[in-house]
Amino acid sequence: MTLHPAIAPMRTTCPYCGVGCGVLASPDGRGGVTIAGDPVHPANKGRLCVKGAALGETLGHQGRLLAPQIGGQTASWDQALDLVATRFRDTIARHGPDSVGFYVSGQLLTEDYYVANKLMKGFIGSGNIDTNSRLCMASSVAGHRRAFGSDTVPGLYEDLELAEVVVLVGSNLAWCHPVLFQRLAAARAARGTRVVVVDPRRTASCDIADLHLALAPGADAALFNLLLAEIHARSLDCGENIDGVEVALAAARATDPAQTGLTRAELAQFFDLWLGSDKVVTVYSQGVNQSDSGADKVNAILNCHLATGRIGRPGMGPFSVTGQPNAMGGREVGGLANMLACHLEIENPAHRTAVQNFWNAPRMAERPGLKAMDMFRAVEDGRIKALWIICTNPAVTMPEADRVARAIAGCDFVVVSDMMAQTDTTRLAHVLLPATGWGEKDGTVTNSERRISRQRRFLPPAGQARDDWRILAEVGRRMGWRDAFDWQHPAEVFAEHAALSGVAGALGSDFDISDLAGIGVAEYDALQPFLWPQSAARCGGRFFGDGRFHTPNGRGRMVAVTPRAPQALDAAYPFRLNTGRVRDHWHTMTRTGLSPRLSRHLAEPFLEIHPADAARLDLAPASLAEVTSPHGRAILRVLVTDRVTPGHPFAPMHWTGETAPSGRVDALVPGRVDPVSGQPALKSAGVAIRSFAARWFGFAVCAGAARPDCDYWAKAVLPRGQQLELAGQEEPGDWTEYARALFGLKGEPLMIRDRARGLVRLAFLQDGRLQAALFVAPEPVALSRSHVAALLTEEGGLDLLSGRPGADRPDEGALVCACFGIGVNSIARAIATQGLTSVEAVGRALRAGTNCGSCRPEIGALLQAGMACRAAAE
Ligand SMILES: Nc1nc2c(c(=O)[nH]1)N[C@H]1C(S)=C(S)[C@@H](COP(=O)(O)OP(=O)(O)OC[C@H]3O[C@@H](n4cnc5c(=O)[nH]c(N)nc54)[C@H](O)[C@@H]3O)O[C@H]1N2
Ligand SMILES: Nc1nc2c(c(=O)[nH]1)N[C@H]1C(S)=C(S)[C@@H](COP(=O)(O)OP(=O)(O)OC[C@H]3O[C@@H](n4cnc5c(=O)[nH]c(N)nc54)[C@H](O)[C@@H]3O)O[C@H]1N2
Ligand code: SF4
Ligand SMILES: [Mo]
Repeated sequence: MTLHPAIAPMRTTCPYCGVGCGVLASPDGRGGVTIAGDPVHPANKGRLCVKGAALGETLGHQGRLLAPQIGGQTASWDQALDLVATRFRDTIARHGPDSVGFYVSGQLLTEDYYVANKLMKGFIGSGNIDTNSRLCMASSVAGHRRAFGSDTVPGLYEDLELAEVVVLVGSNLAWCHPVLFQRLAAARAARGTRVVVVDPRRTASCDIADLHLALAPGADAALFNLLLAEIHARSLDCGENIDGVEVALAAARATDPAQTGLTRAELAQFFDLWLGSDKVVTVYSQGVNQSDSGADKVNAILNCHLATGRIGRPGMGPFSVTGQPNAMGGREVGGLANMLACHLEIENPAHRTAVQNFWNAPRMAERPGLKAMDMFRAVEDGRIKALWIICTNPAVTMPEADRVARAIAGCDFVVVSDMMAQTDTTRLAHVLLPATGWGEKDGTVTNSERRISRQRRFLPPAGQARDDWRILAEVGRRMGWRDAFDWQHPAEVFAEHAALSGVAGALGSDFDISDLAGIGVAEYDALQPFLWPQSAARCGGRFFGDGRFHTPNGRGRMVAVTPRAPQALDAAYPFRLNTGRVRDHWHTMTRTGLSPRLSRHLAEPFLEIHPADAARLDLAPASLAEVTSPHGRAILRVLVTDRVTPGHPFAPMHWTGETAPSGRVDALVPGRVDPVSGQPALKSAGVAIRSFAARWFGFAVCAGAARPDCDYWAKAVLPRGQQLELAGQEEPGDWTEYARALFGLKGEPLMIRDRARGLVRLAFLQDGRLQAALFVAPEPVALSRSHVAALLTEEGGLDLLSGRPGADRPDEGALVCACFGIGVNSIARAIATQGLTSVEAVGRALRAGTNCGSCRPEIGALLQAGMACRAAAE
């Protein structure tokens, strides 16, 4: 295929969150790409959040894995693929099909995912393919299947705009699904939608909330059980077509309101809002799913919608928002160990036979395979002897991450397919396979509202990288299944998947896109975003509004839920650590970490902790905390804030061995799972916290690479070079030597030393230009990061060692508006000096918040803080 740079923009889909925004990508022919929102894509209608808008900064070849490697040495594709096929074939021959496993990802395209699932479940003959969606959506899948008889998301995004009340449960929509949040915020501004946030933490999403319920951690099932009891008490109509009403009600009525940690008044306000209008949408995400009672929480929510018939009709329904760009596609192809394909059931012999016949498969998996946590246990104890990890970084993101990393390191044969050369997981592989990334590959993804969109190729592959589906198909062919894996184009894979969905549809599956079974390359290339199903029987729309479900008797099912408190805390680990995401980074930062603007919002791993806890533990703001659990240890920057409640601190999941080795929070998280879904309780780790007694703190910038060697460090990329936060318990004997080793520089630095105050400042200059600088102090280094960082890109830098901005150059502080580079200090100053009172006014004054809008909640918070200050002063 020839590529035509600098012609009409390519219509594609964002590779980050499950909103699935349409993107216009215009390559300039010189390696640069201009990114814009696609005005005609139904998910975003031209909007993009800051991560989408910064996609152009992440497309360089820096850090990419450019050729296959065997044992750390570059190898040819033939060598690598032969080795993978041989080792898998031999392991299966000797130890049976269940001695191998695939651990894959909701960031694969549907075509990649389809091929992986077909190879494992139909040809290798094992169910041992599971995915990071186990950590993400498994509880929703289980809840949907229990209630509806199928894993179906009933509603559409527009329901959030048509609703009168939108409840966000365990969802920080403002940061994690920003464009959907903006659609909600716009609807609220236009028609007064009431918004409720149910989250133990006061998140950016609370900016538009009429009510924030900071419930006790894990108490969601109790809250929705109480709502169900209230629904009954107010004798609202229960749907005729629902089973299990009585048992669910009995369990609900037995729920003790004290479990929620909320006041009667808060509960009453919530009930009045939820019951005051039919048009209610309950959006939920990881605060619900990632729990040891995740599936029950989901069903407690679904029960309330089933009980009131508020489902699958405009402006009403439960809405599980998916995290990854193709979490939904993975579910559709059957990528979870306990599913078959096209929403068919692996335990159902008729379903298995139908799929086997369709694939002409020699050996079908006959039972569910190992779910993620169990899979890595099997790797640990040697039951799985060959493992292929594709498009995910489990050495960072699995609970008990240190143990998982050790298990991978101890496995006989590990293959990793990734775009990047250096990740915590690629480091453990015997064979590394370079995958094409976003912009280089062609395929489809399904977003949270069941909309299938094309990702399109507009760049040549980096080095020798190949598409994941092609790599998998090559291995399938080399394992001996030539015909079954003999596609030439992703359109052929998609067509096969669509044809199989027709077989599934005939067996009663909701997922049926058989209209597309005959699709050719040209039609595939021109494919417009569409909602599934897409078949002779029905196209798009909502599910279950007609009262017909996918259960054997066609009736919906309410599930009796007895709320379980989260596992009690051990006295030695008295804090319950909550974990999650920040606004501008994506998971393990292999891509967002390449963007300077995305790295300025929050540049290092942190622990949000309540002032009362901080005072008790003697933790000063900006100091470091040592957090331990029975599974591991982390060192995190202390952020004292009443956004979190006492006893319930929060830490983000993004930092890794590459960016901050002691900031990996999954080292702390236990592998406890929900018994129904197998999803780990990632939001609830028992930990101990104490001050990390650093002898010295450092801040450094450098134009080149740095090799930090100290107890704590965190790296963030800058427009030129990088910045580093450092700390240690032992002071190096010679700071000049230390700095030379850190920066890999030989020359003589300029140095200022104040022994009495323990301050060291040194800088390496070359031709009058700053190469690197290190600032050391006995307390956390207080100086303007943005100013020092800017000096790397400027001539001179004479006031460098002062570390303070010149009078003419105010410090921007932490970046709030990443689009226009506007920091917290500028916004606060403008609010104070110009008397600004609205987000719009700040936008007019500074442009902040007027492009992607991701930072509008934070500007709102600054406005509130400013108004509180003024009120206090008056
Ligand atoms: N910026 C950004 N966006 C992303 C991602 C990213 O990495 N970065 N990742 C994507 C992915 S894969 C996913 S899955 C989604 C996740 O999207 P979200 O689920 O919205 O994000 P999280 O921050 O994981 O967790 C949501 C909230 O759950 C709350 N919570 C914790 N415990 C409880 C509880 O017991 N009950 C309730 N009600 N709430 C609780 C936390 O305080 C947190 O605010 O985001 C997607 N979008
Ligand atoms: N404590 C805690 N842990 C969590 C969570 C939490 O909230 N708290 N959330 C969980 C959730 S919901 C999720 S989804 C997971 C996410 O966790 P992971 O999936 O492990 O994280 P990513 O960084 O997205 O990893 C994707 C990898 O695939 C590579 N990659 C990108 N594109 C491609 C491609 O096209 N092909 C291939 N082969 N590789 C590619 C990237 O370079 C990267 O190494 O984390 C889970 N872990
Ligand atoms: S909301 Fe942001 S991250 Fe999510 S799909 Fe849209 S642009 Fe991408
Ligand atoms: Mo996720």
